[in-house]
This record gives sequence, C-alpha cells and structure tokens, in this order.
Amino acid sequence: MKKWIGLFGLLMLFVCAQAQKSDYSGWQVWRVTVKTKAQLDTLLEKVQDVWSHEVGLGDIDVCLSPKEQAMVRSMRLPIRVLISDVGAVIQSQESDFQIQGDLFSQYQNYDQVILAMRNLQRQYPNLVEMFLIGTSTAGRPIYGLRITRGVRQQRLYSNRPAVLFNGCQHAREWVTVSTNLYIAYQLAGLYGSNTQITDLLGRLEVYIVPVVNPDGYVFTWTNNRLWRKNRRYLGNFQNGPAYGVDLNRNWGYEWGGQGSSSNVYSETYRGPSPMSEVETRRLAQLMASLPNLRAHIDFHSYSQLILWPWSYTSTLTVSDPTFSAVGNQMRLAIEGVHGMNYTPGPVYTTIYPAAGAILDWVYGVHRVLSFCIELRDEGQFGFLLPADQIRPTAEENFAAVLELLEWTKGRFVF
Ligand code: 0X9
Ligand code: ZN
Repeated sequence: MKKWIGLFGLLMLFVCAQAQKSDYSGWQVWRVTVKTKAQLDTLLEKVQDVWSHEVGLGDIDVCLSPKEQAMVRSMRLPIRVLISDVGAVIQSQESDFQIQGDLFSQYQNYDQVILAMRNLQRQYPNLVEMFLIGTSTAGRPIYGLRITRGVRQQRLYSNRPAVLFNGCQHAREWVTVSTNLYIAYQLAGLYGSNTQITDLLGRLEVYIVPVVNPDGYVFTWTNNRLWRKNRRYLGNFQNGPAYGVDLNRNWGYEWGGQGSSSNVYSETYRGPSPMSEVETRRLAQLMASLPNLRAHIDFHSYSQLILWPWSYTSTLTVSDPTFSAVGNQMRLAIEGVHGMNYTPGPVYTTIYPAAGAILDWVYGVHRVLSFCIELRDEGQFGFLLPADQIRPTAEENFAAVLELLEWTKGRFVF
C-alpha cells in the first residue's frame, strides 16, 4: 500500500512538473512577407517573438501562438509555414535527450556542461584550468576554462596574447553551449598531436565561457524551451510579474540606443541601467582583467552570420578593414568544412541595430577585435536546431576559431 502511495506521489510530482512547463502546442513559426512599412509596423505590434534578423521589408520569421496566428492571418500577407508544430518539435527533441551518446551528439543540461568542463580539466591538468567567474542572479556558478601550455605556471603566459570565446548570453541558443565545449575539447585533445594547435597553445591563452546566462539556460530545460533573457525578477507591473533582462542589450557602451527596449516585458529589455546585471558585470570584469586580450567571439544562434561592430550605429569602425579581412577568412574556413554559407558584415547594416550588445563594449572600451557569430541554421528549425547538427556546426566553427587564433598569434605582447 505504502509503495502505491509513494508511486502515486511520484506520479503527481511528475505531472505537476510537466504542467509547469510552457506549452507550445498549436504554436507555429511562419515566414511572413511584408511589402510596406505600415504592414511591418502592424505585424510587429501583433507579434511577441520575432525570430529572424531581417526586420526590414521582405521576409520575417515569427513564432506565433494560435491567437497571434489568427491576427496575422487577418492581415492577408503571403505566409510560408516553417515549423507547423513547435510543441511537437520541442517534445520530440526532449525524448532525444534520453538517448545516451557522446558529448556532441546531444545537447547538455547545465550540470552536464559543468561536468564536461571538470572532466576536461582533470584529463589535461597542464593545459586546462577551470575557474569561477562569478555567480548568477539566482546564485548559480558561472565557469570559465583557461587553456594554454603550462597553464599552472603563471609567468609562462604573462606575455601570451589572449582570446576569449563565450556562448549562451541568450538562453535558448543551445548550440552555442555545445560549440564552446567543442572548441575546448578540440584544443585540449589535439594538443601534442596536431602541430598547428600545439604551436598555438604555446603562444596564446584561450578563455572559454560556454554559459554566460546559467539561470536562463536552466529555465529553458525545466520550464520554457524558448526563453531568451536572464531570469531576474523585475517587479509586478500593469501586465503582471516581469522577468528577465536581455544580457546582449545590457552592455555599457552606447547603452540605451536603437534596437533595445525599455519595456520590461520585451525580449530585448535592456535593464534599468548599463551593466545592471550580475552576469554581464562578471564577464566584463574577467575581460577587463586580461590586459593581453586581443580577440573575442560571442556565439549566438541562428542565421549563419559573422558580425562585427558597430551594433549601435551604421558608421564603420576604424578597424573595419581588419574586421572584414579576418571575418572573410573565417567565412571561407567555415565554408571549407561542410560548404555552409555564413554572411559577414557589421551588425547594424547586416542585421539590425542592437545598442548595448557585447561586441560594441569589447571593441569600444578595450579595442579588442570582437565578433558575433550566429550559428546554424537559416530558419528551418531556428533555435530548435536538431541535435544531429551540433557536431557539424561545431566543426565548421572550429575552423573559424583557428583562423582567429592564427591572427591573434601575430598580435605580440611585450
Ligand atoms: O539580437 C541579438 O542580440 C543577436 N541576435 S539573436 O537572435 N541571437 O538574439 C545579434 C546581435 C548582434 N550580436 C552581438 N552584438 N553580439
Ligand atoms: Zn542571441
């Protein structure tokens, strides 16, 4: 009898945990074609979650609840259904999680990410060091990896130029986490056998922060697969409780400008002040503590883009020739692996204004060559990229990473 009560309790717990989750049954992702500015404005008014980067006239990808679908349908615009059942895709990918495979054939939850980082340090103690960057709003640890030859001997790398990679400012962009782990695993694993990587790790210091936004990331696994921002409780306003700041609008360089929102419910809410969020502050402190930092990539998904500053203005930086030369080399390297096309260009003119983005801060404040790479795909699955594309995505971007490391190798530190 007791056993049955226990089982019943467990079942109820399971049911409740399931019930808590955001339900996406009936939701669809549409590619809508708008011809006039008026149509565009009406569309953006009706839709909460714009997925695509193209917000001008032409095609726009939007994720719609059944209610939003009815509203948009009444506009009588040309529509193509990209994902006919968002709920089903999320569910089918959830059942994939149960299948055990290697690190890069499935997505990793936050505990698994930490374990993977720890294992790498354990396996390569002279090459890899795991360190704590700080704690998130909810008190979760934010970890980084430092990878260089003789990592425990401080004086060895004091004159090595440094490069930093990070993922997951945006919670739902899962493939960025795996890609960062892949970079770490490839660098450490190939050291000693691959001459290029052996040489690079003797000359450079590499920092990798796979998850900048652990609270958001955990939330996408437990409650809402399509959450974007961090999870800070902002207060109770006219439309009820509000949560979350868009970390990639919170950075303190030209903060508050175009492409960011002051509305607490918006997906691009910039926060109450520049660097108001502990997650942005901790990563900023890490970067500010690295006088040798020369290059950086902030990984996002999706759209297959290679972006550089500025995000807040259409003006080109004085470093634009360097950005576009290195950006183009990365584009070619990516194409060489699986033939995929990634489009290069400055953020503002290539996608949209995004004041408060990390790369403007990194380049604007520190004069570090800072890129944003938007990973796969081009909209077929968007944020719900199937797990069998993790490895190829990571492989092609590792080729881009090697290009950036080669460039950085020449930036001497005296
Ligand atoms: O809107 C963003 O923050 C990024 N796109 S996403 O769909 N991943 O949210 C692009 C912004 C430009 N990138 C950086 N400034 N890092
Ligand atoms: Zn993003």
